Amino acid sequence: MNAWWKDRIVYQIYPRSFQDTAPDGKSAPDRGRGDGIGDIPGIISRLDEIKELGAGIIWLSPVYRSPDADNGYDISDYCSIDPKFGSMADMEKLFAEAAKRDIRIIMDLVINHTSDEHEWFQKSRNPASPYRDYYIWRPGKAAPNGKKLPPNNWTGFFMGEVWEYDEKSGEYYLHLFDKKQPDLNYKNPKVIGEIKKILRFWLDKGAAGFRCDVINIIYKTSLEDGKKGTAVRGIEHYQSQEENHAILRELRRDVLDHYDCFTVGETVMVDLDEAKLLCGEDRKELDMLFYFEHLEIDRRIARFIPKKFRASKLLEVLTKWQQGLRWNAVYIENHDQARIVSHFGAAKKCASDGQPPKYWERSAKMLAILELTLRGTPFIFQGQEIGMTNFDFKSLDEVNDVESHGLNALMKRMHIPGFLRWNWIKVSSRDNARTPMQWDDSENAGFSKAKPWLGVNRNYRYINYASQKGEPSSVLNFYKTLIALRQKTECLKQGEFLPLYADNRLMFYQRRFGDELCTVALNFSSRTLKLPKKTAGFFNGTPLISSTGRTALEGKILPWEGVVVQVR
Ligand code: TEU
Repeated sequence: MNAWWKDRIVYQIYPRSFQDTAPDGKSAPDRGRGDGIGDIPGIISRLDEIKELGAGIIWLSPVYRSPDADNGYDISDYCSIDPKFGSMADMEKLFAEAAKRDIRIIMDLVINHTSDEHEWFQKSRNPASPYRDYYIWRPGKAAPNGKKLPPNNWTGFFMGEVWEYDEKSGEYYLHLFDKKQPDLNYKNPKVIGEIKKILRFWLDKGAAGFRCDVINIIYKTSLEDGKKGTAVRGIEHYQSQEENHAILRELRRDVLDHYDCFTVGETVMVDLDEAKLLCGEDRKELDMLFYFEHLEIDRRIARFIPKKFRASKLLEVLTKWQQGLRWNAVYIENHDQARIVSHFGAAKKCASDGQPPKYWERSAKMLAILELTLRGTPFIFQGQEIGMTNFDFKSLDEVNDVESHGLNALMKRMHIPGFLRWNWIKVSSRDNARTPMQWDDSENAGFSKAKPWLGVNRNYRYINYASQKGEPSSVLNFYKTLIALRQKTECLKQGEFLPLYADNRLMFYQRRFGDELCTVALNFSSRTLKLPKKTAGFFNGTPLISSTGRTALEGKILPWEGVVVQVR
């Protein structure tokens, strides 16, 4: 039917939280085993689990050398593996072992910025160096009182400054994220040349493509002051610039098109018009992209402040994207987002001993139905398949995420009271998704024998892979069944998306492919609800799967029920 990457399920691994392995006594001591940080041998040891789930592609969050100001999204060497994750030999083995299981691997391409510890940046600090132009250096402005001011008024993605003064070179450099993540200068063709080398390096090693970090903001057209009142001030000077599009086409023409690979772009603040340009078939820029709008329907200011959830809003946003793009990258979790059962689902809170609330399991299955009945390539984030929940942090000391600390500092400057700051951080912290994978009920959830780099969620005795593996009605086995169902049902994979009905709690849609027609019904509430009369006709058929196990609807939908009915 389709390109191979339209026909497979992607599993995202956040390596530092996936699986740490015990030292084997043979490996060099710096191979990162048994240190409380996941590693590549750990990933290899879990490939069978990924295969059994039904995934055919792995997206690997960064494993490159990095000082970890932003957990690997600050890269100091694109062509080497950080010793905490293992060695290049381990990585080559991972490619080979995955290939044996017909699993392909895509790498995380983080090229808006490097680490400040990257050799290019270190050299760039010398104004006379040929590397000076790899980054964006500018003299500051002088205030009337003679004080030095940054070159413009932009604000950053981590809620702080975007200009850092460097004593050594007497100028400021631009960093849209942390100060340890200086932005590359894409007006310099040499930088683009370097990126091409990096792409070829990984494609030649066996990578099947790239997830491209913040790929629509890499080209800065001008450094003029930004409009006041925008959340990220200055963004109009660098979001989706014409030259940004041109660079993507150039990378594709000169490198990517010569390999059997695909790209999925992470595109910041993207809207549908921009997305159509980035993913237009005739334009050859990206194959798919991640947008954010569906996860922000119950949030204010991107994803920081909660507001009421409405299923009708969710359906509206999904319809726009499902119908607006030829092919979607479908996701409801990743390493930057809250866990979906704690966000759209019924597990907002667990008991103090970690026991999940009543409808935790059923809502996890209902949300699985949501993701796996949308048109596009589904991306499942590690732990999602067992219904992992948000982290039960007790204080800011337990939070590692650089963004959460930035947010806290900003809110403090705005005199927002402590309890509100803490509530919003708990909801929005990216660490919610980053706690160690809960493999079993042994110490540290079977993730590591050593103290994990980030706390293990207290609920690991209730929610873990091992206990779900043998339990036919578990979330894990539901995911397996549902994935298998999707893979053999063309209508669910590639059928067109037709919205049917939604209110605050209910959402119905259909998928249609040739003669096949399926109806999906989802209840985002703890109430039993009647099927609205006018929708009754949509459910004449055989339920294929349901989060409650029911096989007939009888005019009602149970709390947190999700169901797929084959109409024809
Ligand atoms: O994220 C880009 C991004 O803009 C947001 O997701 C941001 O981190 C935040 O969530 C906005 O509210 C990507 C990576 O996925 C993220 O982990 C990195 O920190 C970031 O780029 C910088 O490389």
